[in-house]
Amino acid sequence: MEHGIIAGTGRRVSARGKVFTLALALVATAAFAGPAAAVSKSTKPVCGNNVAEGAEACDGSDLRNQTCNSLGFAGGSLSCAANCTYQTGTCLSLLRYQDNHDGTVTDLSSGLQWEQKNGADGVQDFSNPHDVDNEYTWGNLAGCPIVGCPNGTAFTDFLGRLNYNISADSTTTIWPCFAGHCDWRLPTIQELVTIMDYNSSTCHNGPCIDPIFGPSEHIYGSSSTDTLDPFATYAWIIYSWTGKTNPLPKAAKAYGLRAVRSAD
Ligand SMILES: [Ca+2]
Ligand SMILES: [Ca+2]
Repeated sequence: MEHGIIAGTGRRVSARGKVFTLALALVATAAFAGPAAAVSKSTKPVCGNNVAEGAEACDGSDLRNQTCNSLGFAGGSLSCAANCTYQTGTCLSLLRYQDNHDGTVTDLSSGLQWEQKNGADGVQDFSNPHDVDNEYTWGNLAGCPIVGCPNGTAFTDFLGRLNYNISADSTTTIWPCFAGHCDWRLPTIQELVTIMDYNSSTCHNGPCIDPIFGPSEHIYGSSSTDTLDPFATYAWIIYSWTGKTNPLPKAAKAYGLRAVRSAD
């Protein structure tokens, strides 16, 4: 029994010894931690050495592979400020398309003001030039004095209604013009391409343009004539569900139209 107590005491002594040894080890570790911390201090990031390090968003030309677009802007040129943060002042507005709530959308990246469409019911309504189902001819029709001339309903009816706001029975001119502007025109094929988003999730299964534009026709005509001889009787069109361009005969009644003007 006594032997047992001694044995027990011996274990307690032994335990204290282990605690003491552990304490010594901790002190030793702490003593060596000092020089280690001093070494890491000397490698602190330096803003201005053209290398983005640590918490620096960027440094000089090192933008960490970011661009205005990758930061969520509509485009533009990203740079790094002197304090190693992104300089986004030259990036284009986060809001690319602005709904003007007057039947038009402004593309802030191109400065173009576009017509919104409506009336998607599969029925053409020429009293409403914004009806997405309407198709117009471009030109080169009977009476055209020059091959390929723009004498189709795209110009005589569609643009006529937008720029002179003709009444439904075509007997009265109503002012002001559409959305307060009288300089609506057909877009060039290059301008149409700018509103095609080839990375859109709806592209190919639907139109490649932003839903803010309203419903979309499959084919949009442009103001651009195919200038390659002998195709003056062809105008460039774009398939809005693929974004592909193609020349089509101007006299074909297959053109949806979306008017545009240069925003003020
Ligand atoms: Ca740096
Ligand atoms: Ca319709």
